[in-house]
Amino acid sequence: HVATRREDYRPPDWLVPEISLDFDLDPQRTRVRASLEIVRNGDHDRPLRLDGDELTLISARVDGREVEPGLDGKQLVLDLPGSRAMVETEVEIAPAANTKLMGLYASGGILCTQCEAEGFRRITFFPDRPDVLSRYRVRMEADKDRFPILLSNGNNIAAGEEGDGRHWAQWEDPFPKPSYLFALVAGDLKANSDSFTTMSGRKVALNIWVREADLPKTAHAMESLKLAMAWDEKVYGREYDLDLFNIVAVADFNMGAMENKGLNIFNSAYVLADQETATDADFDNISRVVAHEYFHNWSGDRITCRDWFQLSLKEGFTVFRDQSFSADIGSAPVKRIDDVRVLRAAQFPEDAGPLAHAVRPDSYIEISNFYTATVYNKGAELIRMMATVLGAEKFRAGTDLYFDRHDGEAATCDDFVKALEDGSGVDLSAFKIWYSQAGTPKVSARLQHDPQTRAATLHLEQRVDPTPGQPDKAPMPIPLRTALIGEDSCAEIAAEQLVLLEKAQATIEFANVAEPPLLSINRGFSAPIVLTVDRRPGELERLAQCDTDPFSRYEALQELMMCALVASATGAAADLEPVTRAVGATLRSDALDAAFKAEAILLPSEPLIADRLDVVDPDAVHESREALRRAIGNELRDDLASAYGTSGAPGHDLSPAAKGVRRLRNVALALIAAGDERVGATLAHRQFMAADNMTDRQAALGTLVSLDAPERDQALAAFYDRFHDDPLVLDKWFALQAAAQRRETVDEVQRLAHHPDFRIGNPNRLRALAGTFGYNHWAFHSPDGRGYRFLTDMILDADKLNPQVAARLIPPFGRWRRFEPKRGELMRESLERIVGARGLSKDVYEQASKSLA
Ligand code: BAL
Ligand code: ZN
Repeated sequence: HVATRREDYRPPDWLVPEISLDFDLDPQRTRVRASLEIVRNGDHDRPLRLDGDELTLISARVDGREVEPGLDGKQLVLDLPGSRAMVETEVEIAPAANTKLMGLYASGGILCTQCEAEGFRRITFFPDRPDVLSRYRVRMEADKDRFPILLSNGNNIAAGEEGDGRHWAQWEDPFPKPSYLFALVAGDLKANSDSFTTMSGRKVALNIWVREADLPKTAHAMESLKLAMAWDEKVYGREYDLDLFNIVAVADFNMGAMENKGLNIFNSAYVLADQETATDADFDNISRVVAHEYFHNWSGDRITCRDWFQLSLKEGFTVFRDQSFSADIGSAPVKRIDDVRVLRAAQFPEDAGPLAHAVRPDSYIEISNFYTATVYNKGAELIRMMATVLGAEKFRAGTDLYFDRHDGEAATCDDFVKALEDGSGVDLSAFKIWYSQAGTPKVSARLQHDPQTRAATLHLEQRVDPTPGQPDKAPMPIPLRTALIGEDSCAEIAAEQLVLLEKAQATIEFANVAEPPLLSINRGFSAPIVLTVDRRPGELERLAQCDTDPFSRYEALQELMMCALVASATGAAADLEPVTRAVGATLRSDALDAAFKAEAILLPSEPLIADRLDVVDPDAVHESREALRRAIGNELRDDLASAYGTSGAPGHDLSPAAKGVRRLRNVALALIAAGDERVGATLAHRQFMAADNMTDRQAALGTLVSLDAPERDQALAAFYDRFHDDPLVLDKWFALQAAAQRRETVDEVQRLAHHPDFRIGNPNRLRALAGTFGYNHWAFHSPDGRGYRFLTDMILDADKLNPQVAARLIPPFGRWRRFEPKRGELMRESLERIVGARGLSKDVYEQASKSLA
């Protein structure tokens, strides 16, 4: 398997300003005729190379004459004498047999496409790279009964009937685009139709296409779309540019959704929702993903990426945009907590393990493996840091210039930073190292206070540990929003300032500090770092009550818990009392809202605790966390009961306040059950039976699945009986059992893999069972290695059908060096079994072999 390297980038030898595609659609055998207007790019005599994958070539013509093209690997090679040519190819593909779900495939009777990153070459021969931009004209023909709706990018310009039960439609997209943004859909679909009037007064038709039965579940996605369109006008000055915007939901999809120009295709999990079947988190995720894909229209489609190493140009920026949108329409502090939780759960381990790579990677074997938390979420943090340094106004001047300067182009991350610099007049060159240097910076902070002189001195130090291929690291610019809080007054005694740590070390002086100060640093998580603060006993508990920044207040309580958890997981004496006291104070606070309380009192996860240990013993980690949960459940029985009794959240109410109440009630329920299983089982079962919404129902079942109570099996059976015809809810049923905190979970997942409703070829179902299990720390790391065997078997079986999704299941194995020797060895053996398997895809090979290195 050969690696593609960033430094080898060369502009395309040939451009394709125009392409016409003609599809004769049939699930078994689809004919694709392509006409490419080819133009030589620059002065060279290299042949035209067209990418192809699993295509059956029927014929090829150059300027009307039949030719016999050469083949170089999977590429079709044509020697063209002049500087322009019309190249026509005819190929056959088999959508129904396409289990990789890349290119044109069938999902529940719908024919649809997924082309990013390199799926277009599975539809027709083409220079399948993001810097070749073409205007697309598409004609498609299909059986009218089975495929009454025919969609592609842009505008529908003509349609008609063929008499033999077939019909056709023609689409034209006026905006030149790279092949990865091409899309086509044919199916028996119905639309929820609406419209949006843009800021310049243009009326845009909006459609969300689903199976007829799912129409009632599309209202939230439509509302989210309209909010996103208005938000992008207001916050970034970006107006939608076509008269039509289509979204299609399909049940089989490798990713969350795809931003194809004018025709977004979605995993149905990010479209369909109603009170009965979707949780508050599902509703929030729908808003987030609908907005994300919509925002790509500018940050991705109008300005695309020059090459795939620049993926974060569109993804990091678009994640930053969707995070800001969600913060604006919901609770900003809770959204920030959520973003950081995702970053710590998914990106920090990536940065600290064998798959560490830069936000702008240097090489890949399979680009699909680089749709990572580093490219997406760390990429968003990097933009957030620059936005923090610039301030809102200058940041907007920078993005305005970026959109203006690069409209219609395939750009680079450097272009983006340059536009921010030129638009704002601020030198941001120091921040570019965040694109190229992998690894999470570790910052230590110590505050010295002299009551006599009233001077306080902050000492800061940073380092970045080596990552694969990057043994030596340079200091990084780290913007730290910092304030001092009076230990006695509980007020800000030094107002917030932005401290920029640029070198390995720095000291910052504060004058007139009369009171003993508490350090409030990295407020709002202004930099994506691991921070260690040298603190006196009692400081964190005090900050958990009085930090004036909500994120830092949350962080103080989390860190207080973490210190106790790490101590007990390593066999040291752990004093749980300050933790329970602080959790109690948080629960009783009148100043905090329910949503914030719920986030703050939620214990750090087992993988997060494990990340703090030199040698991980998963049993010790589990026992330490359970002991703290029990202590909180027992000591704070009354506070938890009154939190559980909070009212004012009817199931249909999706306001941030009502969501917060439900969240607090359900976090409290889990802690009540940790203190007293019987009481917990009774309450959870009662809640499960009475719930008028999926948030409460799923949370009750989530508590029950980890208990050894008779109510557990009753509730699981009732849930299955009621929802087994709804694939997205059935995914929850699989995922809840795979997440159960019980010794038997490893047996359970093996049984579930043979359940008649388990479908390894459906990415959502596979992720629900195998993906969830891989992150069930205690069960996956079962000491006998059965958890490892289960996931290894799953990966190898899934790889035969869908390598991209199979490769996503590997990261839990990558931590093998950090585990106690017996487990570490079993994990390593699993990776070796994967690498040694016959016929392994390059997707899985890359992830498994790098994990072993
Ligand atoms: N571009 C792939 C899906 C997404 O990030 O929107
Ligand atoms: Zn995206």
